[in-house]
Amino acid sequence: MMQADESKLGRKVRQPWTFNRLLLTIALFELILSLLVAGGFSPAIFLFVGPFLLPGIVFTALLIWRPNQWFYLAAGISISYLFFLFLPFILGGLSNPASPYEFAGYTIGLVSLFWALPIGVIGFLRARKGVPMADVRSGWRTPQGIYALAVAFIAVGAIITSALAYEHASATTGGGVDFQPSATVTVTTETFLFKPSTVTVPVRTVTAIVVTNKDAAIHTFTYEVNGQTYSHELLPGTTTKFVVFFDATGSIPFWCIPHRPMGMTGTLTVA
Ligand SMILES: [Cu+2]
Repeated sequence: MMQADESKLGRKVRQPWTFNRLLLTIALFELILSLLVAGGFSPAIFLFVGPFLLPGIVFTALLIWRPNQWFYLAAGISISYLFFLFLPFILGGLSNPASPYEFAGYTIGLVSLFWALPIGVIGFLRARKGVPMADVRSGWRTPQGIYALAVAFIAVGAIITSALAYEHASATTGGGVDFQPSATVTVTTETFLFKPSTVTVPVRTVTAIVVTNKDAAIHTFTYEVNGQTYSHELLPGTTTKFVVFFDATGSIPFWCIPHRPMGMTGTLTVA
């Protein structure tokens, strides 16, 4: 009789929030924020990454509902796996960001990764052994809390430094080469795709490539010729014009740096 009453009561009393649960929940929001920022605040990015986000959302919701040992582990892994999947590309983007948004977005994403994985694993190990975990208030003063804050401070510092560097670079006047193009080709970027994806450029002809970005996100028109990379930033809702000259026929692949893994690629056919 007593036991039955107790278990009934136990189901109604909510377990207090542990520090690890709080950090994992924040890490999920950091992940969503990082994608929003990296994509230039275009909701279209979620069309592509939405399905990848689902496991993180589901397991974090389960962890909020009930702090089971497996939910700690699953939340930690499902929040961070997206970044392991795209890690080589993210490191490339961080070393040569197409925009300060992209750099800030990836940096926030790395905070999410560096929080979620170790904290999910520690939560799993502690819950399994029945070791009591720090509560939300005292957690910030534990080694875990200091680690989490240190990661966040380093990231904020990196974002500020990058924004200042970008500001400085934008203020510097660059040189230029003036040519009168004798041919023009037009390309549109729309819904994270190049339209058309195959563009024909006449050989040995000074040609203007005019790219209109209809998305609310930042794209790039990037290609490589003879080991040299050329990249043009396409700001949201703007038209960018640049002039090319190719002295040999062939196919030159081009791509958008942030969205290449989503298949935002095309081919310049020099004929
Ligand atoms: Cu793009």
